[in-house]
Amino acid sequence: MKKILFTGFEPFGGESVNPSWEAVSLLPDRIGLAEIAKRHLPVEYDTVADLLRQAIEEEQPHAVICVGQAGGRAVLTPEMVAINLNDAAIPDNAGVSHGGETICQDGPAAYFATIPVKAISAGMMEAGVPAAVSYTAGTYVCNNAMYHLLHLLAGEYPEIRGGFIHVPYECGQVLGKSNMSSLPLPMIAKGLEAAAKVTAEVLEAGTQDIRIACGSTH
Ligand code: PCA
Repeated sequence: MKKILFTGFEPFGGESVNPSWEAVSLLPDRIGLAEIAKRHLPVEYDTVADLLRQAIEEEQPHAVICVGQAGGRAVLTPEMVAINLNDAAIPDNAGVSHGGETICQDGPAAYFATIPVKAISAGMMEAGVPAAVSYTAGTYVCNNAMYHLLHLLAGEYPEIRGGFIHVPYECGQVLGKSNMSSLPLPMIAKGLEAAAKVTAEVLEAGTQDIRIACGSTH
C-alpha cells in the first residue's frame, strides 16, 4: 500500500469555490494500491511551503500531488515543470503581489515533476477524462507551490515523488461566463482518482527512472 497526499486550494479571484479542493475532497480514502491523505491549502505564496512541509511530516506519504484550478483550461493538465518565478497580475489571498521575483534565490531555474506525468495523463484519458500534459504551471501561487514542493523533496525527501495537476472550472462556475470551458466535478474527481491509481502502480513497480515512468522514449 502506498500513501498519496493530495492537496487542493481555497477559492481565489472572486470565485466562491475552487474545483481543486472540491474534487480532492470527493476522493475516497483508498484508490487501487493507494491510501489517500488530503490537505486544504490557502492561496498564499508565503504559507504554502511550511504547510506542505508540515503535511509531509505528519503523513509521511510516498507521493504528493498538489491540485489547483486553471480557469479557462478545457482539460485536466498534469504539470511537467515548475519554474523559479513569481509573476502575476493579481495578488494572492493575503494581498501579496509579485512582479517577476525568483521563488528561491539558491534554487535552480526549474524542477521537473517526479510523478509519472505522461502516464497520468494517459491514465486519465483511459478513464474517460479529457487530459493533456502541460508544460507550464503559470507563475502564480500554483507554480509557487509546485516549485516549493519539488525543492523541498529534492533537498530533504528525495524518496518522495511530487507533482501538480491543474483542473478546469467545474460546471457551476461558468454560469454567466460566456464561452468558458468547464467539466463536471465528478469527472474532475475521476481524473484525480486515475492519477492516484497510476502513481501508486508506478511506485509499487519501483520504477527507478522517472523518464520511463513518464513514458518518454528518449
Ligand atoms: N489556482 C491558482 C492558484 C490557486 C489555484 O487553484 C494558480 O493556478 O496559480
